[in-house]
Amino acid sequence: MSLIKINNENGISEITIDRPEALNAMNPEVVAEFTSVIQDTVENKETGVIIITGAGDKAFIAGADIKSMQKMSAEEALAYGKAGQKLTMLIESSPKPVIAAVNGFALGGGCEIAMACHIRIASENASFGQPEVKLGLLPGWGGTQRLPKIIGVGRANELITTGKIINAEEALRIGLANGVCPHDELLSNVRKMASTILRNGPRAIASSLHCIQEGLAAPIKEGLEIEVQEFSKLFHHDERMEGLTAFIEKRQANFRD
Ligand code: DAK
Repeated sequence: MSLIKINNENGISEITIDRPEALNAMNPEVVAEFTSVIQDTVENKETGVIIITGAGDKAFIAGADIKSMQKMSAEEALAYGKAGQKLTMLIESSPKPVIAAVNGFALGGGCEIAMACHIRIASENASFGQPEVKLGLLPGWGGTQRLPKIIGVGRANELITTGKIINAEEALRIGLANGVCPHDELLSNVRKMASTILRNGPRAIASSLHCIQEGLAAPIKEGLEIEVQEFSKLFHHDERMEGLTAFIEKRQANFRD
């Protein structure tokens, strides 16, 4: 039985983790299927924006699967950790923007999946946290690396060492969520954002994401060099001519036909 649902419509691919009876907790089967769906979606020429959400009303993803981890040897845990890290890297390095529609619990590995997404929009009933230390674990799918970059070192230290869970408003306040909206408006709001993105140049979007990502790990001079090179590469493509000409002709640019 499939644990991931995918719906492709009008350039938007919506991926839903579909294991609501376990609050969409990610066991090794979910991680494997999710990885293959993300790979296919990134390569799908029809897809311009990817949305990730969780099935049901309660959870985005309640974490890595605690019941599976209880039975794991250290070797199996290493493979599970690496599989989760590969998945988060695939999401983060996608040239197509990935938006997390956080519709409930985003805990542990669920918060780590959300953090690998380029944008996080939360519903009012969402909550975020890295409670791994309560289980004698650490955030093993990139949480110790991405959380400080997103919310700052002090706040990340606090969230990870206390394991406390914060609500959507607090996540917004500290920059973990980009926006918060009523629960029943979450998907329509996220789809609207996806449609806004789809009106812009796909190469320019991909290059921008690449510069941001590479620049985060580079000294400023290297980051600026990456940016200027990517900027000039855009002049090899018709896309920038369409964008510049559309402005001069006072019309909406049409990048995707
Ligand atoms: N794993 C497995 N099952 C889970 C789960 C999870 N993370 N979260 C919830 N469930 C299951 C519950 O066991 C329950 O199943 P049944 O007992 O009905 O069979 C069902 O979902 C409904 O949950 P509750 O009955 O508990 O629902 P409540 O509304 O009362 O509570 C809750 C919701 C989210 C507060 C609670 O379920 C909860 O605290 N869940 C655990 C949240 C959590 O601690 N998440 C972090 C997991 S640890 C690594 C790789 C990865 C990681 C670490 C290292 N390496 C190998 C390097 C990552 C670790 C994690 O993500």
